[in-house]
Amino acid sequence: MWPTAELHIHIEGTIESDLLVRLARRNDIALPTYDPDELTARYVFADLQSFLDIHYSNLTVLRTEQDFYELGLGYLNRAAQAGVRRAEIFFDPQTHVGNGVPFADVIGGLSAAIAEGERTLGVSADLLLSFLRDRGPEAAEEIFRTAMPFRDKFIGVALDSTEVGYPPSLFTDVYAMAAAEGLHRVAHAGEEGGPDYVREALDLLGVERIDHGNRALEDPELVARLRDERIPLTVCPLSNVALRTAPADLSEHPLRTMLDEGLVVSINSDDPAYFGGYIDENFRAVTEALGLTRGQQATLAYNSFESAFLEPGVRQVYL
Ligand code: ES4
Ligand code: ZN
Repeated sequence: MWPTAELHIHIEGTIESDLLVRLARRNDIALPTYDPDELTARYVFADLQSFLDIHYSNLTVLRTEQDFYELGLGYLNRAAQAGVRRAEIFFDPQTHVGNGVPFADVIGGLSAAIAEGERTLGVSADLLLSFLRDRGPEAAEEIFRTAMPFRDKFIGVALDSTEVGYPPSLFTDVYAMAAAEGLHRVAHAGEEGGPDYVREALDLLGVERIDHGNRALEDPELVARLRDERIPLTVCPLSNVALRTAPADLSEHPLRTMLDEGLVVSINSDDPAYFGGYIDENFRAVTEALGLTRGQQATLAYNSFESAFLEPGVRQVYL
C-alpha cells in the first residue's frame, strides 16, 4: 500500500449504511428500510443525477454537531487504514443548512473530527467548502457570507453537484471573493460536462486543480496545457464506473491515457460509501485493470502530494 494524499473526497459520500441507519434511528428520520445491506443494494446508478438524488435524500439523517463529528472521524479512521497521510475534504454546507442544521454545527463537528484524527491517527486534514452548482450563484454567495466568520476553519472552495447546465462561468464572482480571502480554489469539471467546462474553471474561476477532468482528453490543446502548466486532475476510477462516466471495464479507463500524456493525475475515492471502494480499493482496482507498473503506481502517489495544498517545507517531508 502506498502512502497517499486524498484530494477528492466528499465527507457526505462516506456515510456507510450502518452509520446512516444509526443516525436515522437516533434522530427519528424515516428511511425506506433500516437494513444496511438492503440500503447498500439500492446503490445502482444510471448517471450523476441518479446518485445525487439518493445522496441528498440520505443526508437528512445528519442533524447535530455530534453527527458530523462521527461522520468525519469514521472517514479518517478508514482513510488512515488505506494509507492516507493527508486529506483535503469537501463538505456541502448548503445541503445541511437547507435541512435546518446551523453552519456552526456542521463545521464544528467536522473540525473537531479533524483535530482528533490528526492527534490519534497522524492524518493531516483540512476542509474545502463546496458550492452546489445547481443552486446557482446567489445561493453560493449567501453560504460564503455565512461561512466567513469561520474563515480559519477551511482552506479553500470547491464546486460540485449537477454539472451540465451549470457551467463554471456562473460562479465567477464568488470565486473572486474566495481568491480575495486567500482561499484555495478547485472545481469539479469534465465529469459529465465537456472540455469547455474545464477551460472555464481554469480561466474564469482560477482553479488550482480540476476534480475529475476526464473529458478534457477530448481536446488536445487543453491536454497540452494541463501537462505544461502541471494542473492536477483528481481522478476517481470506481466513481466513474458507478456513475457510467467511464467504460464499465476499468481496463478502458482514461487514466491510462492521462498517465501516458504525462498529466499530474492522482487516485481518489469521491463518495466511497456509494461507489464500492475507498482509496486503497481504487488504487488496487486500477493497478490490476490497467496493469500499472510500480513506477506508475509511485507516480500516482507522488502526484497526490505534489497536488496537495501543503506549504513547500511540509510537502518535502511527504515527498
Ligand atoms: C459528487 Cl461524483 C460527484 N460529482 C459531482 N458532485 C458530487 N457531489 C458528491 N459527489
Ligand atoms: Zn466529486
